This record gives sequence, C-alpha cells and structure tokens, in this order.
Amino acid sequence: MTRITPLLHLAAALLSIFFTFSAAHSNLAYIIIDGSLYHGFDPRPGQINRPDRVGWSTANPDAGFVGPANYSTPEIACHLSGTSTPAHAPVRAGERVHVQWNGWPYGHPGPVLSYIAPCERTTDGCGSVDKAELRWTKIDNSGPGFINETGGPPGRWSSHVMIAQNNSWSVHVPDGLKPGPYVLRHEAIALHFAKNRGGAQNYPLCINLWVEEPVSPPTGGTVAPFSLAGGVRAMELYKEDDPGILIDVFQTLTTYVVPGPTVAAGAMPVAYSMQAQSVSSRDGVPVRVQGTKTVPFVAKITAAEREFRG
Ligand SMILES: *[C@@H]1O[C@H](CO)[C@@H](O)[C@H](O)[C@H]1NC(C)=O
Ligand SMILES: *[C@@H]1O[C@H](CO)[C@@H](O)[C@H](O)[C@H]1NC(C)=O
Ligand SMILES: *[C@@H]1O[C@H](CO)[C@@H](O)[C@H](O)[C@H]1NC(C)=O
Ligand SMILES: [Cu+2]
Repeated sequence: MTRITPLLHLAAALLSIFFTFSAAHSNLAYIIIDGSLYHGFDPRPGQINRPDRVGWSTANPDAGFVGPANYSTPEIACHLSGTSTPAHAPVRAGERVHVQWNGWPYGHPGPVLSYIAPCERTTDGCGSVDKAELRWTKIDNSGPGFINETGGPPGRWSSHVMIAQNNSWSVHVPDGLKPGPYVLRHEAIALHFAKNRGGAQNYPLCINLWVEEPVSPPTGGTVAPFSLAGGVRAMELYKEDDPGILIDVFQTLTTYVVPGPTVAAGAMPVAYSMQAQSVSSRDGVPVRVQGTKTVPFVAKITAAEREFRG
C-alpha cells in the first residue's frame, strides 16, 4: 500500500494536468436557429457524430487550436484537416445563428470573430467546396468594449461575454445577404500565450448554412444588398505579428486591434449587451443542396446514437 501511494499521487497529478489541458479546449456542440437545434462535430475520440451534422469535421482529437504556424496554410480556414459536410442549416437573412461551444476556459481571453463565405462553384452547396478558395467576409468583430474595464489585466474580453452566456455566441446573418449556400466561420482566438511569437491559439468552427429570403420584406422599403466584394482567402486573414495576435494581454492595454479584415458594411454584429443564451425546442432538419434546390436531410440514426443521446 505504502509503495502504491506515491504512484497514486503521481497518477492524480498527471490526471489533473490532463484535465486542465483538456478543459482548455473546445469545439462546436451545436447551433440553434429560431428554436431548432443543428448538430456540430465533436473531434474527441469516442464521440458519436451524427451524419446530419452541419459542422465541418476535423482531425483534432484534443479539440485544440490552430496556431500562427498555419496562418499561411488552408488549415486556418476550418481547423486541422477541416472537411465539409453535405448538411446545411436553413436560415433567413436577418436571423440569428446561435453558436454553442462545448465549454470555454476563463483563462483563454481573446476576441470572438465571425465570417461568411459563399459557395458558388459547386452543385451541392458547400458540401464539396475547396476551403482554400473560399473568400471570407467578416461580419462580427466582437466589438472593442473590453478596454479600460475593471478587473484587468487581462480585463473583460469577448470570450468572457461568451462564457457568461453558457459558452455561446449569437451571430447576425446580414440583412440583404443573397440567398444561397454559405460557410459560416465562427472563431475564438485565445491570447493567454500570445506574448510569445506563434503563441496565439485560433479555434475556427465552420458551419454550412443555406440562406433564404426573409419571410417578409421590411416595412417601408427594400434592404440594401449585402456586399461580399471584400472577401479574402483564409491564408490572407492573419499574420503572426499582427498587433492583435502577438500581444501581451497581461499588461494594461489602452487599445486592442482586432485581427483580420474590417467588418463589412451593413453586417450589424450582435452587441455584447444583446448576447444571450438560447434554448432549443426541437431538432432542426438540415438540408442537402442540389443545384438551386434543397432536399431535407433525412439522417439514419443508429441504435448506438439513440442510446448515446438518451
Ligand atoms: C499545423 O497543421 C498541421 C497539419 O494539420 C498540424 O499537424 C500542426 O499541428 C498544425 N500546427 C499548428 C501550430 O497549428
Ligand atoms: C449549455 O451548454 C451545454 C453545451 O456546452 C449544453 O449541453 C447545455 O444544454 C447548455 N445549457 C443551456 C441552459 O442552454
Ligand atoms: C482607455 O484609456 C486610455 C487612457 O486613459 C485612453 O487613451 C483610451 O482612449 C481608453 N480606451 C477606451 C476604449 O475607452
Ligand atoms: Cu486550451
């Protein structure tokens, strides 16, 4: 017994390190649109991922990050080995997509960003897009409201706003966005090691959307078309020495330059004060895209999945 005890202590210490690190990571649990829940992809071993998930799959067993070493590679688009899915979540221009993360650690402060890219040259919507060719337009910068708040450094970041809403974030799908298939790229950047070159941690989540016309046109006129003209490829989003990427967040900051392009005109991100949790009332029915039409995605759910979901 006495000989085992130190080993048990060691095991406990190792386990606690393991859990500290695994808690330090996250992925996409699901999204909610107007009360309907659509499944994400969980990269951790042993997780059952439903075939009708709208989140891209990744080869990322620790649900970890993409670093600046990959800013010039397509890996930064939709996470490591990001692979699209045939399933798209239907949404109307002007609606909100509520993105539910699988947790977020308080000690990973940073901005939360969202981008959209149209899938134009495919017949299955975003199902077979080339992620390196997608052109991303920024629609949410998470706002610079954190500077000069009490409690810092590191102060109150978008990631803390996200944690306060059960690790979730609401994204406004731009009014005037042309109907069609899009990839939503939602991303948190953790800056706790960002003082060191290459130390920032990007967590991009890619989600396929099928954007439809609003139910009714707004009262009193038409909505201006939302322009995607400034879209850039993923490899052009960030540089390892951007001021918002290579930064010591544990010193008092008077300014912070959110990395990446500027938010497109007319995007209307959801303000901090309007961020809120969302609860689903039903499972959503994703769609497959066939040219300009869609068909409901009827997933075969195995007994194991049913068991797993309770
Ligand atoms: C960069 O991408 C490669 C290929 O997926 C991966 O093995 C590596 O861990 C990534 N490194 C970082 C820092 O993102
Ligand atoms: C909070 O998020 C988790 C997923 O991380 C989810 O399982 C849970 O249902 C959420 N709670 C509420 C009240 O939405
Ligand atoms: C924060 O405080 C500094 C110094 O007082 C000031 O220059 C800066 O404009 C403030 N930033 C914001 C966002 O209020
Ligand atoms: Cu982490």
